[in-house]
Amino acid sequence: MSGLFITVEGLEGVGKSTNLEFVKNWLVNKGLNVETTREPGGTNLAEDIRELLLTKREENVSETCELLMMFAARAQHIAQKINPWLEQGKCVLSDRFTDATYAYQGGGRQMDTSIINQLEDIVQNGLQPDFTLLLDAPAHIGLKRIQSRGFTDRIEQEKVEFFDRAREGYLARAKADPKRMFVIDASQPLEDVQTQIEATLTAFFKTREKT
Ligand code: Z5A
Repeated sequence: MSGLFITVEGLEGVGKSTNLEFVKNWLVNKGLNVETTREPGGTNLAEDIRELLLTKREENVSETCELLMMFAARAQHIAQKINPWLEQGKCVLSDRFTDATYAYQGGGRQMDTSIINQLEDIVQNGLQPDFTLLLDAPAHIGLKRIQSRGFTDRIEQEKVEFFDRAREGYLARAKADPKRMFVIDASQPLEDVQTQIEATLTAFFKTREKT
């Protein structure tokens, strides 16, 4: 596939949505044809699955059900949007992808990552992001930033320890794949975060253009 697949990851409130726009503008200025999307979601069906996943409910959602629904949404998203865009040579910029599954279901919920591996193989058939920005900050910082919204979804209701484990899960992924996944200190003021993002994008494209 000739396109470029970029993802933005991190805990809630670290600034993914805010910085997605910044990254998009940077890429567009570089002359790339950019499509933005998000997970879970990105298609009508996958957005319906997102709604099911995030709605608070009385019954306990089983971890396996949650994991399968994340991958069900992803399968649709890949088939209907991501793969066609990449085949058209576009730059796909997604707010979250499978690193989030390793962080939240693997780290947060402490599920067996070999099961996530298997589903990843089935659903993605080798598809991986080319470049990932991990906006990293201690969980309490992001949770404080989103407090003013006045509501929490089903997953946001988890205790801070859950998000601490998810953060560790993300950082372990970045450590294991340093050529793809770049850690940005998202606890800093927005201007500083965007300076780091710009430097990281510049360095990535410089390396890419050399090879
Ligand atoms: N999930 C999962 O479990 N497994 C998976 O495989 C996938 C997802 C794909 C939905 O994600 C949930 O699905 C999520 C993980 C799970 N659950 N939780 N909990 P989502 O991406 O839609 O939801 P989110 O992470 O909760 O997004 P968010 O709350 O919108 O956070 P954000 O996009 O990172 O933050 P923001 O909206 O850009 O910024 C939040 C506020 O902070 C806002 O007022 C900004 O103006 C402010 N902000 C941003 N940056 C700064 C800085 N640097 N300083 C000060 N203030 C700032």
